[in-house]
Amino acid sequence: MRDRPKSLAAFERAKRWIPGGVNSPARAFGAVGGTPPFIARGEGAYLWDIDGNCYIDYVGSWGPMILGHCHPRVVAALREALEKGTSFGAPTEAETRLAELIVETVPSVEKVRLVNSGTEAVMSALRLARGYTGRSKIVKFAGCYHGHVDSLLVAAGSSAATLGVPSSPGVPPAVAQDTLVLRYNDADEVREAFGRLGEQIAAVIVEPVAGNMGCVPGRQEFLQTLRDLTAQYGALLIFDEVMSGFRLALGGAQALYGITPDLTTLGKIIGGGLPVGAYGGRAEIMDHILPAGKVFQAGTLSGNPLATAAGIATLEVLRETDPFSTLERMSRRLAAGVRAAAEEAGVPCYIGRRGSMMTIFFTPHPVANWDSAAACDTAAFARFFHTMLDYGVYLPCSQFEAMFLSAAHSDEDIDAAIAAAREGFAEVQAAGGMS
Ligand code: HOZ
Repeated sequence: MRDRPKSLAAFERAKRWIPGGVNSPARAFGAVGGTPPFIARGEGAYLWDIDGNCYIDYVGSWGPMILGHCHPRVVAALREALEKGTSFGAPTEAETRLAELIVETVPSVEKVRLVNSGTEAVMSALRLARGYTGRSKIVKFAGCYHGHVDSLLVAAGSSAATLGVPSSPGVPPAVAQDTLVLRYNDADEVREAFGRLGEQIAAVIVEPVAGNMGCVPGRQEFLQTLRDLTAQYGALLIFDEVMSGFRLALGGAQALYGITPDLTTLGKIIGGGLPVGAYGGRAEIMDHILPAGKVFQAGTLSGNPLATAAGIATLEVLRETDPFSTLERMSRRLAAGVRAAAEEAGVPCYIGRRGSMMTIFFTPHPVANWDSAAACDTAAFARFFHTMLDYGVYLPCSQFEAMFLSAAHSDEDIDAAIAAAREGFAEVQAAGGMS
């Protein structure tokens, strides 16, 4: 492993004052061992740590940085907003502009409320769904992660799965008992659940392309079944597009699949790297939110001027440049190169991918749900991960996360990642291959 003495010292110092030394557990390298590089700056597709190492960044802040770091339009928008004031707690035209961009672009959204994170968006969407339907039960899928909302921190993906607390202490059983956990991509289980409890279900929430058990695309038939059953039983379908929104296509996964959810949660890209979330949907549902309706939800910093400025700039650049076919081409090339490198080394891997979201699963079997993701060889992943890092390729530090490409990545960056992957797979093989 490459030496990073300054990062190591910074991590030790951080641990004195911050639980585990990090402000979100996904960052702490708990699943892969070792200690994280502390980041000094980013530019385009690259990150530099405080030890002076440069990495090609395939994390992109876990999704938001689709334009790369410090995109000139985003930086200019932030500078302009900064000079006018950082928070007013009063309406601004920028909030309306960001809402308008979202409504114009995401097929199912007629009205949208801005909040401060994906977690907040999901929490609020659930309350709205329950307030609107007058029902309590929520259906979620094992391995999907919807932020750290109590009622959804059950069989959750992302760091909850990575660090072995898919159902966290502190979540009251009374809250969790209204959550039904079903198997992702299994339409029969959903039919069976609706047959038993359909009249009590307020909403089904799903990542249409799961990114938090690694990248596992939803099957068309599965997502269509969710749409049909929720409509039949009067429940709401919530697409959690915090990751996939403005990532897989301008209109998100719902545009790709041609399925219209009732509510959509967004985050990440719509804040251009600043803390933002949003939930939106049919006006008739959204108008149940206070002060138009009675479902309470509020936030001092919601629609913050800096966050809206970065979000507007990012969405405008995406609309003008439409980078999605290029992202698809580059991502396909990366997947093909990595697959060939794995085969050469005799390491059987399965690559889950949709557009610019991708995961290299260390298993010979297809991954379609949490059971198959959980069967991966995480020790082999950890060896691969550290070799990639040593060769200057920064990947998510867990088998159960997605890597992201940005419009700033070049073909050379893809070639460099494939070359590093050859070394990574050789290292896995040298350590005895996969178990
Ligand atoms: N998969 C997570 C976000 N959706 C990773 C980031 C985090 O939890 O800090």
